[in-house]
Amino acid sequence: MEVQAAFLLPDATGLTHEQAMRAALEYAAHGSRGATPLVGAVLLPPGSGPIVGFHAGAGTAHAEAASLDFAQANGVDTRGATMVVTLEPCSHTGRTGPCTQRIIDAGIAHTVIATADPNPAARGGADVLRAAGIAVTTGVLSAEAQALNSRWLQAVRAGRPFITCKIAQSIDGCSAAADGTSQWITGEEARSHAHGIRAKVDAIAVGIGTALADNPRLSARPETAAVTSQPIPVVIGRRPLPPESHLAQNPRTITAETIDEALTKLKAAGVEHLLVEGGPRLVGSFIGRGLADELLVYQAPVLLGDGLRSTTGLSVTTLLDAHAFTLDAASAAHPNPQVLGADVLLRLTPAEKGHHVHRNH
Ligand code: AOF
Ligand code: ZN
Repeated sequence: MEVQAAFLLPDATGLTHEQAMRAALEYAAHGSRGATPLVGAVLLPPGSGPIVGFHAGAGTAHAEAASLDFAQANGVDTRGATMVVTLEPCSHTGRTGPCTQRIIDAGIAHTVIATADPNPAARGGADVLRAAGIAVTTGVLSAEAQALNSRWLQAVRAGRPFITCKIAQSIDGCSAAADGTSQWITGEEARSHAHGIRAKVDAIAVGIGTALADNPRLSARPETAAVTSQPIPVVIGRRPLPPESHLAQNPRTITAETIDEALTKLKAAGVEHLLVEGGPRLVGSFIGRGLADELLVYQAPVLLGDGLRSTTGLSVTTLLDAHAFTLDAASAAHPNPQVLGADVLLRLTPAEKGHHVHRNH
């Protein structure tokens, strides 16, 4: 469902900065995770009600810009207003222009920020605003704002892409039947949803085993689309690709023997969002190493008995070793779990350390 990325906050006049920040955090979760963080902004114009904006996902307007666009489209005077935002406004031109310049041009008097942006390309916005004579307050609900994007922040600090792992499986945790057949475990809607995820990432990785077995192209858009708008294919493993395979024929394919080597090469290629599609061993390795920032599970209502497990190689011998995840925030645009035809999608994020599965007290 399409949602408007900015609107007048109903029944909300005289908000404190903290209340406005809570609203900004709440609406930030309406965005979609990936190359960019979830960000919300609440504009408090002197002469009208609060206007909330959020960043819907990579390539769309930033939260501050969304709220200012709405104000300007509706004739709201932004001069002297306060901008309350969950992340330090960016100072760079990326997919969109610098939010600092939008804030300065709008005549904002005061900017209230929850947490700093560590991204080397975008950071430093607070100083830019101060230098322009705008009052800047930082640290309002910073713990909450950091928790909202804890995995994106970790990825940026580690200098690696944000990593989404995808699993399509039966209810008994298999991604293929015992004979290896796996084509249509999930239905049409789940498959087209998964294709939409492919279309928004910068790169798609598979293990060499999957590359050898399936000879995939790992493309996301029609073959007629510009080559550079396709995600970069990535193959990880120690065996070579056959020269006649689709991936070997693609000059953009990145190959690496190990996950670490792949992440280094991807960062150098400017990849900010990586999708790991399989097979079970590669997905298990990413999860086992704590590198799955987001886990998408497409769960089909079938049982495959002694089929092939959807992840392998995780050394879990006792419940305390379990890799625990929690359901990511839901919103009108992104219900979670989400029913897709006969299947169900779970959007998961790793549970914080110490938050474990203790079901039997
Ligand atoms: C903001 N407001 O709503 C977001 C910010 O490629 P771009 O132009 O979308 O820039 C992405 C970077 O900008 C992202 O990595 C992060 O550092 C920052 N995100 N900044 O002022 C927003 N989403
Ligand atoms: Zn920005």
